[in-house]
Amino acid sequence: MEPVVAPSSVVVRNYLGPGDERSLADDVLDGLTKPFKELPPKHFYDARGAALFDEICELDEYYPTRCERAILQARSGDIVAVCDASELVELGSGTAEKTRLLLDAMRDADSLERFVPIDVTEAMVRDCARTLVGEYPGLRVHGIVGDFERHLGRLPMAAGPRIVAFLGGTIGNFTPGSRRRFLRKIARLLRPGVDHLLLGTDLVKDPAVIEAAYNDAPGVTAEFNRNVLRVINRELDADFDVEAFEHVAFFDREREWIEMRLRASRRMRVDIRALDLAVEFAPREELRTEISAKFTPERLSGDLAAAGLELVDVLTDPDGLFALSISRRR
Ligand code: AVJ
Repeated sequence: MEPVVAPSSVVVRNYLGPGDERSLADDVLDGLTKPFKELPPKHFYDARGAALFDEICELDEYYPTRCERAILQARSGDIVAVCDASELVELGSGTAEKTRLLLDAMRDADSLERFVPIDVTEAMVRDCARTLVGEYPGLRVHGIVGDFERHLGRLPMAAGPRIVAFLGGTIGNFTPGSRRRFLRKIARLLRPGVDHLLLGTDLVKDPAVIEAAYNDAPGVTAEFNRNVLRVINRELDADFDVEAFEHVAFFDREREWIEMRLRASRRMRVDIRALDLAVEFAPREELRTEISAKFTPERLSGDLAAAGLELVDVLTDPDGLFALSISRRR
């Protein structure tokens, strides 16, 4: 039987090793034994967490996804014209839903050659690779199953001028210092005069608008937040009483970031059997689960400059809520 797609058009490499499940265990051991308990947000995203995040993106209150899509719908052609790229690398590609707008523009400019998605979920990378080669004749996909914080070094040699896209505002999950360090790592991937970074950042605005996006009326974000406890219960044989934790999200006006926390409704002792660890929560004690930084134009250009990048253009939606910036190596 003739294959529908030439087998050589899709390559998927998995760089997640046996040691990688350690990451949750290490993060839980570190984070839950700190004087102010915290967990990194990357552990939200098991299958249920990813589905809840997709639901968040559909909420009236959650503007970032909608705004970023609007910018891409209006400006993908301009972005592709400025970058003149034949290859799109996407960090944290997920379902690559918004990515299609860029791929469309590259196809229309007749420059599209290869898509390089990086995501931790192998099924996601494989499904999206298969779907996209079907949708874009001649497209090659080199998928990387890995953690974009650790596996950037596994990118294939560039096939041509590159756009490295980091969308959704996920850069906001980094604390300021590690944000600049990560941007510097990305910058080192870019060849001066050839490649570009396309970065999505949520913007500083009326705190009420930001806070509403993380305190939606139907409570989807609350479920998403609590999901990290379900992940720990399942993966590390723990006994969190998930419903006994209250969702808290507020905009820290000083630091200009959203903080999400889980607040223990009563005194609790949690056993995390896989770690042989018992964790005590005082009544109303809070566990920080995410920061999501919001950007002023100064913060954006400052962070990029500190990473050795210079802005080429900043595109925003009509309401000025979200920004997509194009930058290049200085
Ligand atoms: C995917 C990290 C961009 O920070 O807005 C959504 C995750 N958290 N609602 C964000 C999230 C709560 C989202 N990012």
